[in-house]
Amino acid sequence: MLTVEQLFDGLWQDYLSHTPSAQPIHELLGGGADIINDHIALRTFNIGPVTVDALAQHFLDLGYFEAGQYDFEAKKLKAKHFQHANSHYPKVFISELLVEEMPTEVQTIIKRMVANVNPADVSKPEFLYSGTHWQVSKDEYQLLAQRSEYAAWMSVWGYRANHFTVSVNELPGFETLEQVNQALKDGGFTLNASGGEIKGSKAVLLEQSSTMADSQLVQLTDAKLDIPSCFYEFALRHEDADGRLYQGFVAASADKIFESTNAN
Ligand code: OOG
Ligand code: NI
Repeated sequence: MLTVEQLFDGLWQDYLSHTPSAQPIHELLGGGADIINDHIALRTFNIGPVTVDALAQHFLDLGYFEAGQYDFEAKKLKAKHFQHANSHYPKVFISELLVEEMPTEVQTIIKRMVANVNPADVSKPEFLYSGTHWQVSKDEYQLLAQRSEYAAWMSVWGYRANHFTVSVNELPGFETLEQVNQALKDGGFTLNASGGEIKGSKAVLLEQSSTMADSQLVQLTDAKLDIPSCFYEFALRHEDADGRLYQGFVAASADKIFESTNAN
């Protein structure tokens, strides 16, 4: 069993290798100092052996508890978030595609992909940054992309953190998310503008922004394609009426954050 620190270090190293902009952004905002992460996110399918609950078990084993559920009807997704009594440990947002709500040809591809996962591997913590356990062709990738950007992303990137999230509350030198966004744009990074550069507001106790995912050349079974990989997110949390910093997510905002990995 890995410690929380070891697990997040494994996720971070894997994330860096697919997100060339992550280290430069880390340096731009943190000036080389440590940055506290608000959360990371993982994606999966709602079929065995890779359901949200199967992935979440690794975090439950480390003392995390379930603390929120979210529905994304249009995207055919559900999600849960997990947090730890040690508030310095990042929260974990895990979503799953509702496979039975996809067109039959999409279901066929996904079921073949998941059938290739060795169930015994899922219970190893390293599974969480093991990438794909299958390969798809260019036609399959494009078919998935037409029906679900999320399914297409999963077919190429699989099990890994699709983003890390800077806790702006704990980021020295920045008071507002606008200031963070301006520094990113001045540094030449592209923000996700879906629903506006800032998703959420002080009124819903959470403001979020994100970069558009980096792009990497990926070898599919029969072609090489440039495909969006992973992105960086920035979160500023606000206090509720009782003076407690809100720890949940906001579905309407999350719906737009998912689009950070869309091909454009
Ligand atoms: C997760 C999108 C939602 C948030 O902070 O609301 C999210 C994803 O892209 O997998 O990260
Ligand atoms: Ni996020």
